Amino acid sequence: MENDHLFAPGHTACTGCGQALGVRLVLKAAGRNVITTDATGCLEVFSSAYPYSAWEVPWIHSLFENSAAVASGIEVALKVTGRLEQIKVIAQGGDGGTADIGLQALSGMFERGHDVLYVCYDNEAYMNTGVQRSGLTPYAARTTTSPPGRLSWGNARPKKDLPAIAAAHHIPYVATASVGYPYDLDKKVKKALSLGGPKYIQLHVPCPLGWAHEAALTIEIAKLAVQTGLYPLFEMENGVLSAVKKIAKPKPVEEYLKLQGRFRHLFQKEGGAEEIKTIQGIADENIQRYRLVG
Ligand SMILES: Cc1ncc(C[n+]2csc(CCOP(=O)(O)OP(=O)(O)O)c2C)c(N)n1
Ligand code: SF4
Repeated sequence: MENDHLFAPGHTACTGCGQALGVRLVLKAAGRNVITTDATGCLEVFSSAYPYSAWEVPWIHSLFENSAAVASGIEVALKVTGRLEQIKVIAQGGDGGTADIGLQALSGMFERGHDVLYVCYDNEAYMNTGVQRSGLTPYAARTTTSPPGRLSWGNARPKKDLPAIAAAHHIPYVATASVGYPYDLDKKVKKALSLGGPKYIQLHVPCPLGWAHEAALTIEIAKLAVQTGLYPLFEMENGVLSAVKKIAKPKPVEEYLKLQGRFRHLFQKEGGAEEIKTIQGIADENIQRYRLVG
């Protein structure tokens, strides 16, 4: 990878923030000739503490829900002025800004066929406002709005299948990626930007604060999510699964869960073993569905 820092150090992200690493890798893969948009969220806040900016490329923050809409407008402006060949547009948002509040704008961007790459930094909750659950929070995770207790095991719903929702728009390219696999991410960003039309990449980015894990474990945890089958890495082209990252020997989900405070109750409360079995079932289903082994 070329050593070009388009996301400068000195921002205010927490130590070990997967999202800070993720955006740096995305920009490194994309290169200088991009215009980026950003939803409200941790990335926007930690990259732009006035009067400073970590962005070495044009970057626009507007509202929480409209990163895809702003990017759509930029794409149209570039198209009518004949500059879309030279300049790529990248829209960005957290999982809350993408899967929940920005979903309508995102769907519109896909449907209208804008030549934009949307990157969702999936840290699996609304982190910037204090770790509230989002549509991409995984089953049984503790958040401040899904606290485990006498009657609850944490988040009661499975993770929303946003890549499938994106693929159902029959857009040219959908992929999942992880900061634990930077070369895979690099390849996917470059591939996405080489294709015309709307593209969606959902990037798994551990959050030491919200997941309650040690900052030094960000990469290990990101890798374990993939190696257990809980975060399958795949590509879909024109709505059809086209490639997956194989796992040689899937690891038990406990190895992933036990490193994170957001799952601690599963190891402490009576009956937790059953819940862990349910989570193992989610991983096994992914392994089958995406044929991750073999
Ligand atoms: C319309 C609107 N509702 C709520 C907020 C408050 N708000 C700002 S950032 C944020 C959370 C962002 O979460 P997410 O998109 O998951 O990104 P993260 O901070 O986790 O990276 C919320 C709820 C807002 N700015 N605008
Ligand atoms: S709260 Fe999480 S996502 Fe936000 S800056 Fe800290 S580590 Fe990064």
